Amino acid sequence: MKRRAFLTTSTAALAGSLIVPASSHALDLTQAPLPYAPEALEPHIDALTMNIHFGKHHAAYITKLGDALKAASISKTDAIELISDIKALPAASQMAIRNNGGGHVNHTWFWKWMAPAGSGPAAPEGKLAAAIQNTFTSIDDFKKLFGEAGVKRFGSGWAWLIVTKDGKLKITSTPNQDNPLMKGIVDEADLGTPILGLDVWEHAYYLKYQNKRPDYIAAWWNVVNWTEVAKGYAAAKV
Ligand code: MN3
Repeated sequence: MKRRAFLTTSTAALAGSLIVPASSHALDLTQAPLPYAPEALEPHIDALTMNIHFGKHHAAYITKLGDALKAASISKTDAIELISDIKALPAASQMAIRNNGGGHVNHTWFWKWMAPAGSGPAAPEGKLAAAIQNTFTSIDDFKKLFGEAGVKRFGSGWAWLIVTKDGKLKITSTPNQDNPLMKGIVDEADLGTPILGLDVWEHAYYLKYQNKRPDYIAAWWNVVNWTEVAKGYAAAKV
């Protein structure tokens, strides 16, 4: 029994890794554990912020998403599918599912796009590095432009590095919990597979950085998980 379950899971995981972009994998409505301890990103991201961000904010998005789905009698359990086609949902439930479904998906990715400083490469490598250099001139120019997208986002939202449908890298930004998979919500030209995203909601940095969003962004580069970004890039380019 156990063995059969294992084989089924492995086969599905293998097939998925070959044909589906990493960030487009099905995502259920539960919260996976943080892939590191809440204090592991110190001093760049403090433990209290991580505990509240993961344990309260992300958890609340999941609860409210569940409530919205229940209220609308929607039985779909794949958060990616739900948020990719918001306009296909009942009108009365669209805003709650857009905000809370986006919140769940975005944060699930965000935890994986970070890792303790020094635990992996400090900069992009290989094909990802080459693509960033080709697109943005240099890694530093990319970081400058991406950081500006985060700084300039008025109010709450995200900065993104996406792979567009023609396979190009692009920096974009969305308000609130919108993301680049949301057809009919995000401009057609800004749709794509996110391979890196930065949360610039105040709840992501205010306890340590207060109003200094640029300082948070500068420190955040120390904990970017370039291995995970490279994986997402490779999968999105298939
Ligand atoms: Mn957040």
